[in-house]
Order: sequence, then structure tokens, then C-alpha cells
Amino acid sequence: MLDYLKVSDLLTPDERLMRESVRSFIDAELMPHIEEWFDSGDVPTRDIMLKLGEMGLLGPNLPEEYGCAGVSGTAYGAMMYELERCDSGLRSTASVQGSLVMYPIYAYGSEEQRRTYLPELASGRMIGCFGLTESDGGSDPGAMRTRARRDGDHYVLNGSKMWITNSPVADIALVWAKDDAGDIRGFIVPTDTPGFSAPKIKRKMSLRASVTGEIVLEDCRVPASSMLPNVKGLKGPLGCLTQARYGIAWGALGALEAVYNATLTYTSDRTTFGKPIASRQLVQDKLVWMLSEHSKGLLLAWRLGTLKDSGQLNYAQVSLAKRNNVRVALQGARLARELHGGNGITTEYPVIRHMLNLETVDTYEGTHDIHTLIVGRDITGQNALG
Ligand code: TGC
Ligand code: FAD
Repeated sequence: MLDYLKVSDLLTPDERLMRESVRSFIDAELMPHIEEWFDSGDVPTRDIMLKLGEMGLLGPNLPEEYGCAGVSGTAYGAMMYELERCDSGLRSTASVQGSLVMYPIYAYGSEEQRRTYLPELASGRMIGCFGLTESDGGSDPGAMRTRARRDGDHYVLNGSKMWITNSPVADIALVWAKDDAGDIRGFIVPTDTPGFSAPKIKRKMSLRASVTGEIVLEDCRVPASSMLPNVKGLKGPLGCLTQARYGIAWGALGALEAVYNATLTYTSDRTTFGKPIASRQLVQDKLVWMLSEHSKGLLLAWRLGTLKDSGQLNYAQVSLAKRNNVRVALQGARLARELHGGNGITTEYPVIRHMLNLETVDTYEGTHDIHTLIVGRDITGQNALG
């Protein structure tokens, strides 16, 4: 594992063990197939979910009484790191299920909702998706148009969601909609409900090992009991995003490790003008930049983990880390692509796959600039967002 500053020594023995077993599982079960899945854009999500469930990678930091692994926030972060070392699309699949579907059911759901859904989702037998973004501008989710009209003991949902990870293959969708009072509420919607459809988004050049779709709701009628009772307002979905962004702050560094390792090997083997290109100062400068940003990012992620585990973490700190770690991973992947020369544009090598994936990671879960403005607002008290 790439760990120049021995950050692993800061993990507990249990956290290290979990990380190592996840790493071995990923190398054996997922790594051998990832290029084929990315190239074809055809990924067996259901099989992968069952494997992730078996390894305890779905909602791992939620309590054991709901079928989850009950690990620390730091261990959860390290698991996301290992998944994204393979591919951001696989980490996305786990993030959405754990942080965006299971977390809100755990944090905002009724006890009955928790007992009905969490064990199924933790095992991977059930797949969930999270519908917040709409086509008019995902950065401003408070402006959503999707509506939930109360009709007796039901709600009738109308509207549409865009860019929803796993919606075409999901069994349930966690849909955020405004009720008659204009308050944002969360609804658990089985995807076989009449009026629900989820067309797949095609021609993606990024995150190809992850299915993305729309959600279309046309008079989609759900029982009132499918609403999450314990949260109202934008802080509901934003609270879930904080969990997922935390995992991404770790995960992006896994992708950076993958492109760094590939580049170290490639530049050591590649000879021009009679010497390996790794012997050139310009090449070493780029390798050292990647290593240096990886090392700083890992310390940042670890500190985020300790703040999370001691209950002190706030969402602006998570924004700072997501913004930083994803952007350095993306820049590192671009350098890695450059150092692979022409070979860097084919998926024979992992660098362009990670680079293309990280373009999405830099955009979703809040764009780089939106996170700048969240941190800017936190430190100045001035809102430059709207
Ligand atoms: P604002 O006034 O800032 O906030 C409204 C209420 O929410 C609270 N809050 C948060 N709570 C928890 N976590 C956060 N990150 C929070 N951010 C804000 C806030 O305290 C307030 O609470 P209260 O009690 O006062 O009501 O609302 P705003 O409309 O000004 O929001 C602006 C902004 C930029 C913060 C927000 O809208 C934003 O983060 N935009 C980016 C949207 C985004 O990230 N979408 C992601 C969609 S899901 C996705 O991409 C999944 S990808 C798949 C994968 O993860 O792998
Ligand atoms: P916009 O909000 O239109 O932003 C466009 C540009 O304008 C960006 O550069 C942005 O930084 C900038 N901008 C916007 N507002 C401001 C401002 N106030 N000041 C300065 N600059 C601004 N969403 C879900 O709900 N669930 C999912 O599962 C999910 N999965 C996704 C999977 C993929 C592959 C992708 C690509 C996206 C996914 N998303 C999901 C949506 C994602 O969260 C949004 O794409 C993201 O929040 C940005 O929204 P947008 O694409 O509409 O861009």
C-alpha cells in the first residue's frame, strides 16, 4: 500500500486488519474484471452488491443490530479508499447504498423502516438509489420541483430526477420531494410502484463501471408510511451528503494510489535516450508531486476520521477535504496520463479510466467550486452561493 508517511500506524489494529482484508478481497474479486466492465459499460451491479454485502462493505459504520458491520468512521473511510483504488464507480455503488440510502433510513426513519430495509440493503440483496438532483441545476437542490401531494393516507409523487446512480437497477429509491407545505421530505419508493420509471443514461465517458439513470415520477402513489418521519427540510438530504463526501475524501486517494503506482512502474520500464524516463528530473518532479499530495491527503482523511469518530466533525470540514482530495487525485491522474504518453490514452493502462472517473467525482456530491463556497461561507460568514 502507498503510505509514505506511515499513516497506517495511526489506525487501530482492527482498522488495519479490516483494511487489509478489504484490499485482498478487492484484488481477488473485483480488480480482474474492472477493465472489462469499464470498457463495455456493462457492470453486473447485483452480483457486485452481493459480494460487497458479504464483505460488510455496505453501510459498514451503521450498528450491527441492523445487519451492518458497526465499524468506526475511520475504518469506513479506509474501506472506501480500497474500493476506489479499484474504480470510482465501485466506490460510488457502495457510497450510494451505505451513505445515501441506508444512512437516511437509519438516521431519519422509523424503527419499522429500519428493520424492514437495513438488513436487506446491508446484505446487498436489495439495491437502493438516492434521488435528489434535478436537471435544472444540481448545485441548488433547494430549488427542486418534484412534489409530494397528500391524498388521504397516501402521497402522490410527480417530478423527475437526473443523474441518479443505480436508479435503473434499484429495488427502492429514496426520493426527496416538496410536500404541500413546501417542505422537503424523504420517501422510500419501491421501484415497481406504478408511475415510477428509471431510464438509463447512455454515452457516459466517465464512471462507466456504474449505472446511472433518471427517475421519472408520474402520479406515483405511495403509502404515507413510506415517508421518513424524523427529518424535514434540506438538512435531511444534505446530512446524507456529508456522510458520502466523507467517504469520497478517503476514496479519491485510493484512485491516486492506483495511478501513482502504475506511473512509477511505467516510468521505470520505459526507456528513451538510453535511460528509463524515471531517471529524468521532469518526471521525478511529477512523481514527487503525486506522492506528496497523496501523503498530505491521507493525513487529512485520517484527521477527518478521528473528528468523525469523536463526534466533532462539521460539514464544512468535510467539504474542505472532499474538495482538496478529489482535485489532487484528478490532477495526479492527469499527470499519470501524461507520463504514460500515447499508451496513457488506452484502457490497457488504468490511468485514463481513473482520470475520466475523477472528472465525475470532482463534480458530484457538490462540485469543486460549490465546496469552495461552502468553506468560504463558513470562514467569512458571507454567503457567496446565491
Ligand atoms: P443551506 O442554507 O446551506 O442549508 C440548509 C440546511 O441544511 C444544513 N446543511 C447541512 N447539513 C448537513 N450537512 C451538510 N452538508 C449541510 N449543508 C447545509 C444547514 O445548516 C441548514 O440547516 P437548517 O437547520 O438551518 O435548515 O442551504 P442552501 O440552499 O444555501 O444550500 C447550498 C449548498 C451549496 C450547501 C447545498 O445545496 C449543496 O451542498 N449543493 C450541492 C448539491 C450536491 O452535493 N448534490 C449531490 C447529489 S447526490 C450525489 O451526487 C451522489 S453521487 C454518487 C456517489 O456519492 O458516489
Ligand atoms: P450545475 O449545478 O448546473 O453546475 C454547473 C457549473 O456551475 C459547475 O461548475 C458549478 O460549480 C457551477 N455553479 C453552480 N452554482 C454556482 C454558484 N452559485 N456559484 C458559482 N458556480 C456555480 N445526484 C443524485 O441526487 N443522486 C445520485 O446518485 C447522483 N449520481 C451521480 C452520478 C454521476 C455519474 C453524475 C455525473 C452525477 C450524479 N449526481 C447524482 C448529480 C450530481 O450531484 C450533480 O451533477 C452535481 O451536484 C452538480 O449539479 P449539475 O450537474 O446540475 O451542475
